[in-house]
Amino acid sequence: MTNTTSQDRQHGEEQTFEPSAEFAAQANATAALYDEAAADRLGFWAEQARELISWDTDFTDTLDWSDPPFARWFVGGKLNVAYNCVDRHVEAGHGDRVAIHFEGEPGDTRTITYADLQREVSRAANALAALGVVQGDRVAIYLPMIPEAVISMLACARLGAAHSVVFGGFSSDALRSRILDVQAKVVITADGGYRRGKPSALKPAVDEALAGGDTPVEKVLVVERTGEDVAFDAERDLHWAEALAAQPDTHEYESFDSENPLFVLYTSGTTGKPKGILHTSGGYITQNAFAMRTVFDIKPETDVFWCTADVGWVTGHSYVAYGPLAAGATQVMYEGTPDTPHRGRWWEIVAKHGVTILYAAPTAIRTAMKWGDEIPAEHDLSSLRLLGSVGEPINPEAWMWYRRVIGGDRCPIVDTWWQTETGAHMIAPLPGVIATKPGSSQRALPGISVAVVDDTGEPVERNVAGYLVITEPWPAMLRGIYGDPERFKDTYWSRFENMYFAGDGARYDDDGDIWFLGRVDDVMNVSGHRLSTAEIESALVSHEAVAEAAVVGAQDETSGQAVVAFVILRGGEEQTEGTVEELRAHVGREIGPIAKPKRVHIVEELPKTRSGKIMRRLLKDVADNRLVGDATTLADSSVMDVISASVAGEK
Ligand code: 6R9
Repeated sequence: MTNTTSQDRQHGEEQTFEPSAEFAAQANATAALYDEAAADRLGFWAEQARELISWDTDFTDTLDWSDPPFARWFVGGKLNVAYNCVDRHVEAGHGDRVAIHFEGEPGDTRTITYADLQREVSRAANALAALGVVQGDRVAIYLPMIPEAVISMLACARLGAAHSVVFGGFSSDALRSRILDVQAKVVITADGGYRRGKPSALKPAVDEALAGGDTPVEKVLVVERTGEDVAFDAERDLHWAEALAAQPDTHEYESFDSENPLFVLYTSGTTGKPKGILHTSGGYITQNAFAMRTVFDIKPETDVFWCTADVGWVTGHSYVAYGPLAAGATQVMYEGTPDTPHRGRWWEIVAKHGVTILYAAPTAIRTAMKWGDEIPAEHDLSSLRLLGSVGEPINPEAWMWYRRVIGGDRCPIVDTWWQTETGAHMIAPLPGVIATKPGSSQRALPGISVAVVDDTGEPVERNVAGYLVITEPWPAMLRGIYGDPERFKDTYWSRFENMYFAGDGARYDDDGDIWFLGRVDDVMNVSGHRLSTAEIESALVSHEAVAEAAVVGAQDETSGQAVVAFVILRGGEEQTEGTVEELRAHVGREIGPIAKPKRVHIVEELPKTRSGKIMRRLLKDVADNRLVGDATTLADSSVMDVISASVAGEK
């Protein structure tokens, strides 16, 4: 198995950081949580569900696992997720508390209290209901990072309709395939958003995705954000502001079954077709409320929480939309990039709002580290008290920098391992309880059962690389792949018996702490975003000039991995000066700019086994500038010499 990161992760391993007495004294989490959960796991989760969530009808059973891997949590319970995220805080007298401090990239701001949010979500729910959206329907959301994204998600939840948020950086093709797969009735979009100092249009991609009128989409709600001219279909399109203004700002909610679908979020798998990960209501919101309380140590009265992820990814679902609001917290939402208009933008925002808890990806931390200590030093970061990391393994060097320069050596760091599929944090140190360790996510949270196993499913010894598995069902677990139960079983439950296969390599260290070693499948992790090699390969071969393509994730100092493509042109196609750029642009159009290969190598042949499988491992060696490994299983072992020579010649 490949193990790309363990070497630079060895040093610093001995070092741990005890929580300060001050932090420990006020921490929400206690060591007793581990014991309680170990003694009675289901009883523990039932208690969390009843304590953290308001149910309109109490549940009768905590878990139904009679038909694995299809779980039902909090059976018989009824609730409304939007009520839990908004109304109950207003009812408890916190209507004036700020829910969202919005910072637009151009510098515009909005302050939205819980009472404001209740009115906006109610209007949006009424507007969607007027368009015929009912429980069980699907609504696609294709928006920039603006409050309307969260409002739309909550409005769907309020009606019992499932949303499917498509990241604004995805192309019209990607949007279209998701709309078709999930059979969306309504799309919510915007004219555009601001990105790197300029308006960046979104609506044209929706028009393209829906052109031909062969999708189930009946209506498109368009938020005005940039004010740029966009085409408007009088039959199909409505202005968000007008549609909401026409509705009352109150809405009587219904309660839905604990297993009512909440959302479908697409993520890259090992094959070309993205998987629609299905999440439901009661278990998802319970585990996220629990994570807010224990992992983020949230104190809703005083904290200012900021998760920098886009709502197009699961981190934005759980820790922008649902988690912080279920907790009744105040959060910051920022539209743009960290370096617009200057490289201190994030730190300026932290200082301005007195952010106390910051949650970001290692790639952003490494980038800030590269830009230099002087930039954060210009801003007052003393409000910070807890830092989080998510999306990929964080190397100890970046961890130490984060702790020292951003956290002033006083903030615990929670390195949270989880996935779109797990719905909520799974492995992370509990702050105030566990001494943190640079580079390690350490241990499973209370109530979560994981193991690192070998090929046969047996737990590995310490310091031996294996596969991370989850050995017991958990409340926020995915309930399936939308419309494809067989693929759900195959992908996650067939590798090992009765265990969920996460697709990550891991090992235990001498203390029994878990270290992640990256993906063990053909999924790449670029800047914390999951991309599939197969999906990019199929985008490349859809170009008329391409005969064959192989894609690998090469090591990259900043983004963790970078997409590197090896392409064989069709007979008769000559490589010209523009070929590489054209192929990169083509992938951008097919999938989205984030999937564009950093490098494209035009080659004569690809390394294949006798059974015709491309040996990506060898291409990865070339991409990483390493000595090419064992090529003896190749049908033609001279192929690698030719490829290495031609890649070297390009440099
Ligand atoms: C939340 C999210 C999931 C994959 C996962 C793993 C990697 C995420 C990590 C981490 C090491 C961490 N990953 N967090 N690896 N340490 N703290 O990122 O979801 O986009 O579905 O990606 O990301 O490889 O399997 P998602």
